Amino acid sequence: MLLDKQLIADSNAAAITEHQRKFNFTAAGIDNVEAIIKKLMNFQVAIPSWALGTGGTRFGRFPGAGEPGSLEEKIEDVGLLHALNNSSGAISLHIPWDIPTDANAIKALAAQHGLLFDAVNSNTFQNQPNQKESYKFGSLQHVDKAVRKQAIDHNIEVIKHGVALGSKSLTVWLADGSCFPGQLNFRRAFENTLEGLHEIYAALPEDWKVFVEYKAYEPNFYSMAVGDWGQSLLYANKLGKQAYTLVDLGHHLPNANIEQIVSLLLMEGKLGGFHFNDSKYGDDDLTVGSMKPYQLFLIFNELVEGMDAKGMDHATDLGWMIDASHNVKDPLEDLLQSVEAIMIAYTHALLVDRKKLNEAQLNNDVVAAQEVLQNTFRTDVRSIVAEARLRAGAALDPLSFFRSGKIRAQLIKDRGINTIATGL
Ligand SMILES: [Mn+2]
Repeated sequence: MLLDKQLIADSNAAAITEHQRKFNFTAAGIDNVEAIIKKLMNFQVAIPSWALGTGGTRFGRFPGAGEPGSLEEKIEDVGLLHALNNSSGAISLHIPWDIPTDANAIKALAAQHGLLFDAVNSNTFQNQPNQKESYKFGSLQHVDKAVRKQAIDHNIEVIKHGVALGSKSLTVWLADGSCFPGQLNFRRAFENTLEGLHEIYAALPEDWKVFVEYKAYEPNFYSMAVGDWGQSLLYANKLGKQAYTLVDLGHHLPNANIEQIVSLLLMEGKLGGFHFNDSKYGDDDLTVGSMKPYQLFLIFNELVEGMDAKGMDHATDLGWMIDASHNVKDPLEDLLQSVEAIMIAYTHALLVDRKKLNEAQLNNDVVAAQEVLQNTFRTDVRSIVAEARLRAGAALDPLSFFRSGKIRAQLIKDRGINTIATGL
């Protein structure tokens, strides 16, 4: 289903007076509002192919109706999101869940929706049908060379799929680790993993990046092969200049200072990608900004500050992606909420008075520094984000449009109910 842009224009026209009143009020207090709007219009967050269907827990999954059942339908869904918010212009594929049978046809379909292919993701955390070796005791870390080779070959295969689609990066997340003390020799596990990553790295095209994603625990509960940002950075530094650390917000131990991690990785030129979600307890994969919106802002504040210090392009120099799971909400509605939260946090970060903050820091004026950040966070910037969408021909209010336009009803009619297995 390709959304009729006229429907969006009609809906915007009906809400324009109210929008303009709010926007003019907010913009009056901001000097560089035009520059901010331009940045918002360029900013894109990739949608992963596995987030378009209902997720689940190990206890069960309750699929909704009208979920995409094929890669083509997943691309259509991301195209729909992008038409509504102009900020979801890329899709990130998971191999082997989404292997294109005809890469050129898939590429053409994506182009029709204005979408690019973001990082491709490999999978060595579960066994696939007809697979020779088992990943029960890990993949790249495995004590058996045959298992390691199978995992390496799979990652090289994923790179090939990515090349065919025009992707420029590979994300490696390893479930490897151990569940009990004594199970692994940590050093041997590290060395095996590094050796495997070296072979994968060697297969990267020159203009590609590899992202090493870390996670504190789960599915292994005693140790993880890449358990934190220090271990990820260790691998990335040993691999070379095309290797980077990837930060997934939900992959930290409780109360970790993620904004500081982000700042230091940027300082080292080793932050490559970012997975957005939110959590209350662990890797909950909840809607971005639903639990800790202030933390999201503080992270974005460091992202913008750190990228500007390095002269990086916010829109293109990091891989931005949502990595969430939707167990009780309509996945598309949830994704619209997540992208909105990201755009608001980004806008807030762009609004921070850096000169004032720097002065406060140099004067040890703790109160003034806090005031700078909190004044910004308490500014309602939703009309600025809406204005950026309006100018791009997207919807003033994507979520209302999605709901009032009965889009899900149309998708259900088109696709029927299916129960594809999805979700991390
Ligand atoms: Mn992730």
